[in-house]
Amino acid sequence: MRARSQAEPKAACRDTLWEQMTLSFVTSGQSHGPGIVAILSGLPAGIHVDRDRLQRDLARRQAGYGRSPRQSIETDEATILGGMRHGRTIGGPVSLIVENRDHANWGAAQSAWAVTEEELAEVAARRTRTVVVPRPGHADLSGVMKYELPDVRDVLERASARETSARVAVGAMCKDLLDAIGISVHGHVVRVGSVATAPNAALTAKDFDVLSDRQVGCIDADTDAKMVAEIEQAKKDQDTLGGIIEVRAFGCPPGLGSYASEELRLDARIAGAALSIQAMKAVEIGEGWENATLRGSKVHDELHYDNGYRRETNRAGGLEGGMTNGEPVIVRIAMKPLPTLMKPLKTATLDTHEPAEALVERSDTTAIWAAAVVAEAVIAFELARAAKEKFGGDAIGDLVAAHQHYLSRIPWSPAAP
Ligand code: EPS
Repeated sequence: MRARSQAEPKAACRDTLWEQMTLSFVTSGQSHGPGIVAILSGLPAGIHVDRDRLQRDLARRQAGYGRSPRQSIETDEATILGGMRHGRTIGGPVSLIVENRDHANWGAAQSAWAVTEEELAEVAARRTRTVVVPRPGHADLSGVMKYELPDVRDVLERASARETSARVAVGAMCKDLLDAIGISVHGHVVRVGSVATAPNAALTAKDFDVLSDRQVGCIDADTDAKMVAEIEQAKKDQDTLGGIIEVRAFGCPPGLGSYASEELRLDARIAGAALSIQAMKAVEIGEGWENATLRGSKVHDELHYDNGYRRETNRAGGLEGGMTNGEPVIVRIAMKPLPTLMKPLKTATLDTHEPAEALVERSDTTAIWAAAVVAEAVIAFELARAAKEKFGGDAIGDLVAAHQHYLSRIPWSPAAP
């Protein structure tokens, strides 16, 4: 056996230590497998997990006009497998599973182990057939090439946005950490296809309360109704729709993140997290796109001092130099229309390479409201991760004390929440 070098155990220790110092998570599972699992490491002990909010966030992810009938089969719920006791985190990794109720309808077609032809014949033919018609715009084709898979179903099962159910559960727990230091994160829909709401720089956390009465997740009721009509028309046309979602985080102190490197800049992490959501294609922080067309004198948010530093405007979207600057964080994310069309696009089959029509499956006309809930979750994770790195703490009380000490040291005058 090869002798271990001195460096190996030290490097392993560093990784383990880093895992405890920062937050990290991984998910596992497929859309129609038994469930989606998440393991979230690095949450301090003593965080009260708000069970109602966790459940509410999972339900919000399933709602929204334009979702597929799949959502009437599922009632997502997170079963906690480890890392908590009596409603509080205990310092170890939190593991959870969101079960797929639809799994029961797939039987042998979704078995992890080899199955016989007879077993396969027991389930409906539509569920057993090998998929050889990759969808344009989907992970299908590159996935089968990359992993040398014989069946597009092996790709689409993992590429499905069903995976985001577990990410929403992770995000809900990160919101519990953020609550302890007065940070809240809110997502809404600002565009569906050709229908957009007027930009509103002055939104406060309270303005998001109306969303429980909306069908598509738009704060303005009239625009929400227009979005419903836009989705109805797309559905009639057997087409799909994308849109733009926006997430705002209130209460972030200046200094989360750092100046240089992809690993430390919070704007880079947030943009990466946003694009890690299935079907997202562009990210804007603050007035990023418009600012590129203006002069500096019209772009930068001027500073003044009134019991602490403040800005009257927030065109930077709360992030400067890779760090939060104390203003609300504002992130907009563009979602493409989903690639599963009821009137399929042209493709070529994997076996004969003959021209064909792409896979037609039950799908959403749009999942834009769900995307806003998922974006809230991944941004909550990034903010909690940055807060854990800034304030440390094995116990949430230590983290809160470090946060309070920091606020008493810096000359910052927070905007009203
Ligand atoms: C989803 C479940 C899936 C899709 C959707 C998201 O269910 P099914 O494939 O059984 O209809 O509705 O997946 C996608 C958008 C995608 O791109 O794969 C869910 O629970 O969010």
